[in-house]
Amino acid sequence: MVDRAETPLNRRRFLSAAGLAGAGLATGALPSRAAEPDAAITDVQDWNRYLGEGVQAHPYGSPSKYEKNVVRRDVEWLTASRESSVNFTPLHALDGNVTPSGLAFERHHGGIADIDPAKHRLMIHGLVDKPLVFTMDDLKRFPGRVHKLYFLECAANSGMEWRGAQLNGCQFTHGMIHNVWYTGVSLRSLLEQAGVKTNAKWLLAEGGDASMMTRSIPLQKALDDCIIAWGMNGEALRPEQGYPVRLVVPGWEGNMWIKWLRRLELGDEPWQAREETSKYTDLLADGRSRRFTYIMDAKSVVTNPSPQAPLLHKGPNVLSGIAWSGRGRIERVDVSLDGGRNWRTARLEGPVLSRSMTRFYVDFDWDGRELLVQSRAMDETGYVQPTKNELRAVRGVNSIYHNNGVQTWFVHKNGETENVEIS
Ligand SMILES: Nc1nc2c(c(=O)[nH]1)N[C@H]1C(S)=C(S)[C@@H](COP(=O)(O)O)O[C@H]1N2
Ligand SMILES: [Mo]
Repeated sequence: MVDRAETPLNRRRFLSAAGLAGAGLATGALPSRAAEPDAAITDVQDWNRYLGEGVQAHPYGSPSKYEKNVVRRDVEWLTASRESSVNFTPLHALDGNVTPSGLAFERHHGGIADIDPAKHRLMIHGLVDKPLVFTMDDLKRFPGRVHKLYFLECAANSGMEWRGAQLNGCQFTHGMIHNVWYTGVSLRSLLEQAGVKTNAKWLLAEGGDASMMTRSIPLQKALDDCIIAWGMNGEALRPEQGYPVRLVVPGWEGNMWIKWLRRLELGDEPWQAREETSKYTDLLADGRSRRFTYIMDAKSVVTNPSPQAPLLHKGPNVLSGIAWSGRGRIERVDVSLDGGRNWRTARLEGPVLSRSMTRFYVDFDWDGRELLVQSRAMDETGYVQPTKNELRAVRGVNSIYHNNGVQTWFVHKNGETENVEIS
C-alpha cells in the first residue's frame, strides 16, 4: 500500500478541464504476466522453511505488520488539543462498505471517557409518565433487539475545503466518516416504556464524558429510527466510539450521535445547546446562520486513485470509491475522468442499504494521460450531489459544515495524484 501523505499539505490549486481527453473503458490485455524464472517462486522463502507462531500468540488479533501504514491519522495544526480533536479513517486503504472498528475515525471534545459498564446508567426523564433508569444489563435484556449498518459522517467532513483544495488525501478530505454495524434497542421501545407525554416534542441526549455533550433531537426522529447501541461490528463498542453505549441517529450529522450516553430528557422545545448554536450551524454568504441542518445529503468520493493511492501502472486499473446519503439508498454513481465533460455510470457492489455507505467500481484502461477524476452520487429521492461551485452559490465560503460538493483528483502523467479544483 503506497502511503505518501504522512503529512497533508496546504494547497490552493485550480485547474481547467480543457485539453484532457477521456481515458478508455477497459478493453486491453488483463494484468497478468508470462511465466518466467522468478526468485519469488524458485527460491525457498523463510515462511516456507520455518514454523509460524502457534495459536494464542495473539488472543486478540491485529493486522499484518506489512499493513502498518493503514492507520487513522490526525492533522496536527487543525485542533489545539488532542482531547478535543479528530482523526481520520484511511479511506484510500479500505474496500467494501464496512469500516474496521480499529480504523473508524474518532471525534471527541473531552477525551475518551473510561466508563465501567457496571457503574453506567441511562436515565430517561422530563415529559414522561414514568422516569426510568437502565443498567447495561437491563438494556441488553430489552426485547426487540436491532442490528443495522449505518454511516456516521461528521458535519465538518470536507469542511476545510470550502475555499479551495486544501488537504492532500481522501483520508483527510473525506475521512470523518465510518460505516459500521450497530447492535442495540430502538429508542422508541425505551420511550414507550417510559410513556411520552403528549406535549413532548424534543429530546435532549447527554454524554457521560468530560465534555458532557448535549444535543436536542426532534421527538419524531427519536421515535422513527434512532438506536441505543452497545454493539459495533459484532462486538462491544470501542471506547473511542462511546463504550458502553451511544445514540445512533441514522442519516443525520455525526454530532447528534451522543457517545457515552447517560441521559435522555423529554421537553417541548430545543435546548439551544452549544453544539447546536455556536457550533454545527451553517454560516451563509450574507452573514446569517442556518441552524438545525440535520440530514447529511448525498455525497461520494473516489478513494482509488487518490493522493495517498496514486496510479502505479498503465493499462487496466480499478477505480473505486464510496457514496452515501442521509435520505436513503444510493441510486446511482457517475464517474468522470476528464473533469466532468464525460460521465460513465459506476457499478455498485455489495449491499446497497438506506443511509449506509455504498461501494462503487469502474474498470478502466489508463494510457498515461493526465486525468481529472470525479464522482457524483444520486440517491433514491433523485437528489444529485452538487459541484462545489453550485454549493458556494447558495452557501458562500464562510461555512464549515455540510460540504458535500464533488471532489476532483488530478492524476499526473507519472500517476501521482493531487487534490485540485476545476475553475
Ligand atoms: N459524548 C460525546 N458524544 C459525541 C461527541 C463528543 O465529543 N462527546 N462528539 C460528536 C461528534 S462531533 C461526532 S462527529 C461523533 C463522532 O463519532 P465517532 O467518534 O464514533 O467517529 O460523535 C459525536 N458524539
Ligand atoms: Mo462532528
